[in-house]
Amino acid sequence: MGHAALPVFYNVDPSHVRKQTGSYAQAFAKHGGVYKEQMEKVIKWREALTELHGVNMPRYPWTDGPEYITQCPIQPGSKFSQKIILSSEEGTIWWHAHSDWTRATVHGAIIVYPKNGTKYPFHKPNAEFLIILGQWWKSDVNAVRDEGLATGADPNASDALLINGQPGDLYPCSKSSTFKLTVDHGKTYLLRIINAALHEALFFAIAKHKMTVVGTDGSYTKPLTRDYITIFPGQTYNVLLEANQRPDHYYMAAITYSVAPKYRNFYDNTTTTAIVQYRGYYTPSSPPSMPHLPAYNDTNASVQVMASLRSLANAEHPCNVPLSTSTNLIYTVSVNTYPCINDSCAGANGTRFSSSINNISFHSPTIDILEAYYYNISGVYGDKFPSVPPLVFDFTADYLPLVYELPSSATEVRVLEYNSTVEIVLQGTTVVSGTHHPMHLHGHSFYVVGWGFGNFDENRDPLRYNLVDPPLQNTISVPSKGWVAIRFEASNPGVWFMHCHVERHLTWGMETAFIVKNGKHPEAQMLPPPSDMPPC
Ligand SMILES: [Cu+2]
Repeated sequence: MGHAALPVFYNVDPSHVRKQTGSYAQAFAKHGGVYKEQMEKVIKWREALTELHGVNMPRYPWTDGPEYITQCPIQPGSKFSQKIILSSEEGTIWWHAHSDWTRATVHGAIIVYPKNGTKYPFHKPNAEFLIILGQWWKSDVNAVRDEGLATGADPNASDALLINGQPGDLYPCSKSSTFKLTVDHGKTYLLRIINAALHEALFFAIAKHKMTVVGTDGSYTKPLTRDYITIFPGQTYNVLLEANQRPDHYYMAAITYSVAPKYRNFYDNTTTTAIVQYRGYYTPSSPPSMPHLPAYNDTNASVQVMASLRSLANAEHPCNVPLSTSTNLIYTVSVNTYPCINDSCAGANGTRFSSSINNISFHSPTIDILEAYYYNISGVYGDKFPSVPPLVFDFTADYLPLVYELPSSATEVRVLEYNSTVEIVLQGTTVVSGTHHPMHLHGHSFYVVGWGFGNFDENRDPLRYNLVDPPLQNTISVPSKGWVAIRFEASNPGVWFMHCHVERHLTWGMETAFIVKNGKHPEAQMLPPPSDMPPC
């Protein structure tokens, strides 16, 4: 692993969070290496933390980011150096705040180029562009969050979707600032697309152009050519765009994928656009042509990329999927409700929304789990997270008794032996809402070996697993009324968060953590904490 000192200073400025100017920064790195990011705290009104989304951080969970999981919040006015250790990641990963809803605008790309002496596993593109998809509210995002928590309702939908901080031509008064991407006819471009939206899964397409997916979540894939992609919150896709059409202006556009009824204000039903403009002398079409996107609630369309995505699985980029597993877990992911006195809350039928994994809604501790584990502080968390759902029922039935809606509340984690081979079946349910859940694991990338609609069948479904060339990802969406199976080797000692990347589901408790124990050898053990860990 090469080492390089690349200090990147980020001032987390509250005016950016409030005004949502779509600020984003990017960092570049070579494959492998250690980087330091100085988080300078200038926030006076709330704490912010930065999560390294998709960086596996070998043996070093200390600066992974999520509050009360691996560290306590950085106090206003204080500093914390965030060491970034890159290992096997290659492609596009990112960083974002991981405290309250500040990540709406406090986020940016981390681009990892091939190691010196190696090349892309595809023709080198002529140029590359970053496409960061986001969400924008007219009001303070944390006020939206607080209002939702106060009433028990789904928080208000955003007012706009964004491409590189701009909503685009189809919103009032924003046409002059629409993001434009200039291309030369005959050239090929690498687009690094990140879904940084807080809640929305997005269909994304470019008019009259196909996209060829060549990577996802900091890992390469076999080329997959598509008219549109579905990108869930937290995911990244690297796609090749060939500028092979008549020189003109073409819209790229994104809309929300949602199973919520359209008349409810549950999701942002607007369309964000940017323009691909060919260089040259011509009169551009006005307006530019729009891409064809699936219907907003087309669940079959939402799984098309996932259904065909494959890793390279060759000599240069081998697939190391565990062929057998020592630890088999089944986790249900559900939206839940708590009853309110006189049905006085604004959630479904007068209740308050919640969410859970294996019916446990995560209760955030007051000191971080990593510190409690490292220093043997008892009473902070329990290590009895259930391996299977506590109640077994027809998880994806159209109608379920109300009794299934109530979760329990606890701070439970699952302890994994070092080097154990783990399979997790993430099973969606139709409790309250049979929606999708993009589940994100810290500390490990995982192979997505299988998925399906309905209930996972432990006798039949494993026979159809892809153990040859499954994609290596760090965020995978459990499909609406379906399940997904992931495998990884627990070879990274530390405390690692796993959560839904739909921000309101995370706020409601759809999260847990794994503790991966140390191995015997010193190089299989957690590194000591840095001296500037924020005090709890
Ligand atoms: Cu979710």
